[in-house]
Amino acid sequence: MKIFKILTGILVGFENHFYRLDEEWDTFINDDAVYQNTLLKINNLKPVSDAGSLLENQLLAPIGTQEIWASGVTYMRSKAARMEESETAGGGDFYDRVYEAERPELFFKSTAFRVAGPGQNVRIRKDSTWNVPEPELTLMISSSGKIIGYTIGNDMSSRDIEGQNPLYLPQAKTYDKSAAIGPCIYITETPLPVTTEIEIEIYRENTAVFSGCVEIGQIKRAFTELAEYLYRETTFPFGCLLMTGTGIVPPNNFTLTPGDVIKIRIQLIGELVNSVE
Ligand code: DO4
Ligand code: MG
Repeated sequence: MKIFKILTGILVGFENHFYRLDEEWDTFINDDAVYQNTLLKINNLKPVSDAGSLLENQLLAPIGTQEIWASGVTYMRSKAARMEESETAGGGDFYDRVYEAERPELFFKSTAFRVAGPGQNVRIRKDSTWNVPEPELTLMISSSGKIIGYTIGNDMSSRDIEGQNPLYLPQAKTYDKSAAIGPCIYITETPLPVTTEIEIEIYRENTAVFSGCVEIGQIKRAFTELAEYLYRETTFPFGCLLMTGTGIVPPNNFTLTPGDVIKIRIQLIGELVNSVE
């Protein structure tokens, strides 16, 4: 079941049909039984006939009052990339240790205000020279701490800034339009298969300049473990979105430039497309 946030409410995609619900996002999505309750709600509804146009013209990022948090160094590829970019800052040690440590790296990423939705522009910082997208499976977690769904996230990152000093991480990670999420929240009663692939393609003037793929089973930690750590001493009254870390990093000579188009696909969820401003 796919839940789309649209300008005029909520669009539910279920078994090749779309149903429209006139509900408020925060309360609708923050429900441990959202799958079963949505089935009950759409049971008596007629499918809409204009779903294509709603998705084309009204689609928003699937977020309300939720905060977006992110996990880091959860895949071997990310650990290696962090160690390379921070070599002169002593990164060989602290990234190696956090990959193996019991406590994961978790950091605040964004609120809805700074997020790009499907088709909107993400940004690169003007004071940075080395920027990449990070394609990440993103968890929708309810206020009780239950993982209730999944979306696609892009944790835009300034590698030169985070590489200079780990204390600069918030500046490398959080600025206007430094995150993109969408196109929907995929709600399922069973966890995603470990063979689920995250794919990314970056286009420059219609030519692919980078592509990559990783299976979510390559992650070092369980999604429930990341959620449990995040909720230990922090409450999320409307639930929370948690990016789970990147397993794909372009080679060190690659940086994004304005006009690039970033396409991220995750099986079962869909595709998130954003241009770089
Ligand atoms: O420690 C820096 C951030 C790493 C990150 O965002 C990731 O691994 O996805
Ligand atoms: Mg990341």
